[in-house]
Amino acid sequence: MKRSPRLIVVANRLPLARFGAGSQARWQAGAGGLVTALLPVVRRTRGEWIGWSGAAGRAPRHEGREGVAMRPVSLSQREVASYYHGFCNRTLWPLFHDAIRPPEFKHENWGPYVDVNMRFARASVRCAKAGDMVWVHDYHLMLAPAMIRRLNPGLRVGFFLHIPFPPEELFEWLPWRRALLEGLLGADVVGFQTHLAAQNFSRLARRYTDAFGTDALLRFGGRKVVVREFPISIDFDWFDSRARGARAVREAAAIRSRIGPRRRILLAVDRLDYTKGIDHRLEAFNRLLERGDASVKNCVLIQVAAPSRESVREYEEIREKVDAMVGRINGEHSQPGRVAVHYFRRTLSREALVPYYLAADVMLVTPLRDGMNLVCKEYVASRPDLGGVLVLSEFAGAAAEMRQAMLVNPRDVSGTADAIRAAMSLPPAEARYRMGFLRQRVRRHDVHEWAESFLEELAP
Ligand code: ADQ
Repeated sequence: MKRSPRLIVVANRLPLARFGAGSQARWQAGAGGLVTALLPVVRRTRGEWIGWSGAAGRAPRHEGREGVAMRPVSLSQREVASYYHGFCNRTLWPLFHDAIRPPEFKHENWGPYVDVNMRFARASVRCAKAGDMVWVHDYHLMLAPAMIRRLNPGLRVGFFLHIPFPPEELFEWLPWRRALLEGLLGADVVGFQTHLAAQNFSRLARRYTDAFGTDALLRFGGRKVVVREFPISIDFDWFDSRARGARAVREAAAIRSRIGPRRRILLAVDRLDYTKGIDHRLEAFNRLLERGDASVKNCVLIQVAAPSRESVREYEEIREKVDAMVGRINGEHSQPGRVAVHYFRRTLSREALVPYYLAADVMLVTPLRDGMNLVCKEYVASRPDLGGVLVLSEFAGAAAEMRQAMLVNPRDVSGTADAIRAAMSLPPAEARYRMGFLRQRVRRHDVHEWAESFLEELAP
């Protein structure tokens, strides 16, 4: 009898998060959509998950957790600095996000990127057998697909990029452009968040490598490479049912009453990253208050920002900038008992986020560039009451699907202020109509559907 293929997931991080401190600390499966969608498939197929634990030094031993075999990959302190903070977060991340911050091009970080990719590739090949599916994730591991294929040509190899894939004029800045493209071409299926990203990749592959063919199907090294968009999504049912629960409804009412009954709540939730447009959004809110289109009597902005990549200089800078802007706006506009911006610089649990989503009259998701953006999908999934209005950046991958949101160009501060004002006064019937549409879209295309459609394409 033919053995059914196992799924080996290869990602920079293991699907574990550390909770608690000191001797109380324990590892638990992360609650993000990716983990929720992929862990059951890995478990069902008796597969494995290969990733880094997040701490420098020798990796913990290979072990089973949550019914899944985990294979930790070690990174030395130096590799964390050169491969992760350096090449991944100071070269690829900014370049792939429209070079919002100048990317650095350091040859001394390239070697470690190659070495670490090889370490992940070897770990994958050690546990995969001919016919198995190896699914590599994200910009940290763009060389791994070709390395895996070289080590074991009998595997089915897939790759999915979670961030945007830049246009030619930016990608060509990379001194290692050909190697990175050939790395990806080692996969049988190369998936992106949007059609545009897939197209950018195919064009570059034809230009800088020996690949030929159409945007959707390339030929390289005598093989076919499928190139397509697979827009990622969220666990709709989890957010929907959580938001229907008595607890979330009670907590949302408590947030509303603390803010004041006649004040509209504008909400933003992001990782504290310069791509998310937090500074532009604050400026738009400030413009709204300055123009007198809104005041602290009738609205408040709640900005929740999760600290991220704090050892990278650009992240320290955006954090300081946001701190200063919140201080300036509050200094100029707050009144006794009425703060203009509530700023929470912390990570909230998914459970704690839902009441905020449920309480928000207007959700502001305005990244300067984003592969997809899951926050906007979490927001609509958390509104079974059909309340609330979504203001969404045209430059989030999600904008391609969520046309019923109020779409804005976040770099246009006045235009964004206009859109926020319009969102605050949208007739309730129209708001409900738009929200109904958005919810239907995310319900139909949830993260489970996303994983299934990728794996269907990858299956031998
Ligand atoms: P991210 O850049 O991390 O992901 P995003 O899609 O917005 O961005 O996902 C963030 C997740 O973190 C969401 O689940 C959100 O709820 C959570 N989060 C954000 N701020 C939080 C806070 N203050 N407290 C708690 N949780 C918070 C990358 C790409 C995206 C792509 C995803 C998935 O950059 O474009 O959508 O991968 O592919």
